[in-house]
Amino acid sequence: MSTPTTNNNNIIASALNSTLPTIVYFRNRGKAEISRLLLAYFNVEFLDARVETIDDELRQILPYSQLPIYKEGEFVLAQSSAIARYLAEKYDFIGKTLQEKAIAHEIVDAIWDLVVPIVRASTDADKEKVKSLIQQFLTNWEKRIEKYTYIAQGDGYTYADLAIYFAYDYVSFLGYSNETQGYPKLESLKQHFETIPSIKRYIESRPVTKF
Ligand SMILES: N[C@@H](CCC(=O)N[C@@H](CS)C(=O)NCC(=O)O)C(=O)O
Repeated sequence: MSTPTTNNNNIIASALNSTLPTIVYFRNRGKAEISRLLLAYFNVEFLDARVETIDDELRQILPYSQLPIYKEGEFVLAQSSAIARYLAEKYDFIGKTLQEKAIAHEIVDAIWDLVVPIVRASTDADKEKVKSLIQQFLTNWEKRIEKYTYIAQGDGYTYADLAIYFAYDYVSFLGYSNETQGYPKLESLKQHFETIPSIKRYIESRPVTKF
């Protein structure tokens, strides 16, 4: 992975001129992290362009005026879930059957119904509501893994397993580590991905961020 460390304009210029696959996003995990993890998992050398703000030149290539985008030469793709799906399909990590793929997409989409309220929770009342949401989602995923081994119910890992690992770890990282206790299947999934050398390298080298 290559991370430009200069100022915002230089980071944007590197991203716009990059010959490597490039993810452009802000300086946090957020909606880019599943795709960053996917590229790391497949050992793809990519430019991890973390910008502070969107300038006019960058905005011109954004299909919806928002980040993340994934760029591969002239090809520019927006929408975090579409990017993750594209990478999963490209690197054959999407599942085999139509139904397995559909369940994988369902799960990856569902992650944001958990993560967005966590990020937005500001009052104590919000935070209490979020705790029960966490329990509801983690219990659901734990039971699915217990029953099917692989979260998309096929015979092997898919990008949905990697995404669930991301979500489980992110919940804890966002300040709810107590609420992630007691889910042994999710914990083993985390151990599984975090001991894969390419993921381990990515995690060790990614910038330290607040969220
Ligand atoms: N549905 C989009 C949402 C993207 C989105 O909300 N991006 C935010 C950051 S998480 C953004 O670019 N905000 C800056 C802006 O709107 O100017 C996706 O999943 O990629």
